[in-house]
Amino acid sequence: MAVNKRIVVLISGNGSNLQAIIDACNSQKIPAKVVGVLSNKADVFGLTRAANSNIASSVLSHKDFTSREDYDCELIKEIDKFSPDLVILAGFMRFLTADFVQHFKGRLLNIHPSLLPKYQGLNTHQRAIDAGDSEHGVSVHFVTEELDGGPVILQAKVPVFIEDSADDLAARVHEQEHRIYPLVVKWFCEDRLTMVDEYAMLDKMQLSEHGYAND
Ligand code: NHR
Ligand code: GAR
Repeated sequence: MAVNKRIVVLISGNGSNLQAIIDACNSQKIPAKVVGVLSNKADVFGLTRAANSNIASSVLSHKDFTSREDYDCELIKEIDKFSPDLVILAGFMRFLTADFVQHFKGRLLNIHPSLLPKYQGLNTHQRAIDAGDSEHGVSVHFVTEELDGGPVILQAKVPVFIEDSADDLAARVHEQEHRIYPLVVKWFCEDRLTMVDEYAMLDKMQLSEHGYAND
């Protein structure tokens, strides 16, 4: 019987993706347990979600550090206290230094609200609307030194409607996020998903630029 994997989740806000992962673990859909939640912001609902599930959490504010390197060094120590098998970014809003990425490389995931490599960075929904895109979506990828540039594992697409506001589109994307993030985390926790060099491998099959089943 495989031992359940230990997951640490980094957040900066609401934590709906954190909740989706917690729920999937609690219902045994994922052979893992969220053992820790870390936020760079205090008073965010994601911390309440952790408390409601009796998961240890702490706040590490980047404002208390003079450099990204110092912050990331402390963040690594805090995360390693939980001995994680997997660290996932779920709405975590701080760019991570190369040292941090190297320390967790291959066991560090992110969910980004766009069809990467389109719209790396912030404000992705408004950018898709402003560009007149007919479709938008979300990508789960391994985190590398390049911001939103790591190998894509899985994407989900949603339509963009003429009258959509950024909030309308964000809500449609969120629905897909809560489906695909737990699925990718499950693949990792079942030892089916790895990162080899700069590629994502699922069941020893190298995934294409847009991830699984998206050739
Ligand atoms: N770090 C690395 N090295 N690589 C990635 O792919 C990362 C990362 C850290 C976070 C999430 C990413 C997203 O999915 C993520 C991916 C923050 C910013 C940003 O500009 C951009 C992208 C993402 C997260 N942050 C500003 C900063 O100075 C602060 C913005 C804010 O506080 O609102 O870090 O979108
Ligand atoms: C999600 O839409 C996620 O894709 C996005 O922030 C939201 C977090 O929601 N992530 C980023 O923008 C990362 N920079 P949540 O806090 O409810 O999970």
